[in-house]
Amino acid sequence: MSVTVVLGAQWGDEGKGKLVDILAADADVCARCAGGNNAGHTIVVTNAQGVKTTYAFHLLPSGLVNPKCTSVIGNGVVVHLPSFFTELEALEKQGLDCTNRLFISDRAHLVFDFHQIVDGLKEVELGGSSIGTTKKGIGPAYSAKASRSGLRVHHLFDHDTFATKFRKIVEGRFKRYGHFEYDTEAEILRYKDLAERLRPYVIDSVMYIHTALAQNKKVLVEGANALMLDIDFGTYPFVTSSATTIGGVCTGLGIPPKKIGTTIGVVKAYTTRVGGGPFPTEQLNEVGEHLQEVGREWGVTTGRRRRCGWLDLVVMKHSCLINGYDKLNLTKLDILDDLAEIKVAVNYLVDDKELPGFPADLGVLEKVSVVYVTLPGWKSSISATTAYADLPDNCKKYVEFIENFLDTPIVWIGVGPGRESMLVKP
Ligand code: 2SA
Ligand code: GDP
Ligand code: MG
Repeated sequence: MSVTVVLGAQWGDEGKGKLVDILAADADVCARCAGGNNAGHTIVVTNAQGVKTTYAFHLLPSGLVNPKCTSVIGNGVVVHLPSFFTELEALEKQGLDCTNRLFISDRAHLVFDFHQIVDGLKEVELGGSSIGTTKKGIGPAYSAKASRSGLRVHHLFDHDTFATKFRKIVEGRFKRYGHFEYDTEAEILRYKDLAERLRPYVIDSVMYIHTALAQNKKVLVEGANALMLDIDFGTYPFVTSSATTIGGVCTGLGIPPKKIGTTIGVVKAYTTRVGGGPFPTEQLNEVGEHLQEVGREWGVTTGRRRRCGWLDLVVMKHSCLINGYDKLNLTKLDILDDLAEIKVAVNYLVDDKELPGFPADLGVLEKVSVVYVTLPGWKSSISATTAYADLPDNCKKYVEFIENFLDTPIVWIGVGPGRESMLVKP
């Protein structure tokens, strides 16, 4: 079957962009199905002359680095148009020609600047229990979608109706949050221009993808954010506002489940999280600092320092159950090179009793004591390794421990940020 899906298995930033870029070499279409420009996917490419280029994708699909791949922003994505054009211009400046190979669904919801302002105001209201959002307006835009007051891409092309609805929505936000600084009429005019600029990119993405599938083309879906940030299955309310799981692929693109051939989970060899919320294996000590520094764990979108801790296989079991990964990509294994011992969480206990699954209630999660298995490190650099067989024995044992515990094959192993630093496990 011709749809391959790449999903983040933890709290995001596992290295999805890198795998998508590698798989895009063999794809005709690369599609985003959820999230917005809160995502940050990094791709590092070294050309034949040895020149290294780093691309940072936020809203646009990472498949764009591959010149033969067409990219689609699906209906499940929320789109801030000024950011769409800024990102596109930055990529074109870096030499990517996106002409006639970037499309956006007419059903995608729009994120406006007032959503971003409201995102910030909501965080202030929450005070000490704020989510730690990217302030890109993601939550307010998905809220508008769910409350059936959102504006979609197709609304841009009936300017008078758009303007009337827009004024009404902004008025509603003023009533709720007080009169924040915002020039509604100037914004309406700006969107008149943006609509014309956007027109050549707009498609009926459902028809586009189904036509591609009928022609036996290969479709690659790029998940954004990750399972533990999913609105249903993540650590609610410390989550994003979209379905970041396999279900979001179907609803965010209009693809039936039976068309999905392979689902790949991307899992970092340790765990990171940006923003607030529970993180049972977090290491607020020199181990966490080591992972943060060696792993260069800073947010691609906001530059925030990412929190770091040990790999959590309880989280991963929850993730495997929900997304049903056929294969895994273990990333950033090289970041563990210098550690003498590596811990892996294998169980959560409450009052000495094992929990049957990942708890919904954060009050329960706060009480868990984490059971770890300690594995020996390999204390040598693996970043130049090109074959799985050449990895140190302890490194292979670490990989195989994870694979056996999750009963899911690890097919790709990341040993560095570059495209070339990806081992394929036989
Ligand atoms: P939002 O903005 O409403 O989606 O935030 C809600 C929660 O989701 C988290 N979130 C993320 N976590 C990891 N990476 C993300 N993308 C950027 C990156 C993050 C950055 O790739 O580095 O630059 O800070 C991302 N986007 C959203 C967020 O931290 C909240 O916990
Ligand atoms: P995404 O959101 O899942 O696409 O991941 P991000 O791009 O936000 O964060 C992953 C970071 O790790 C990026 O800076 C990547 O270049 C980098 N990276 C990805 N895979 C590897 C790897 O195997 N080793 C190392 N050292 N870095 C990696
Ligand atoms: Mg990221």
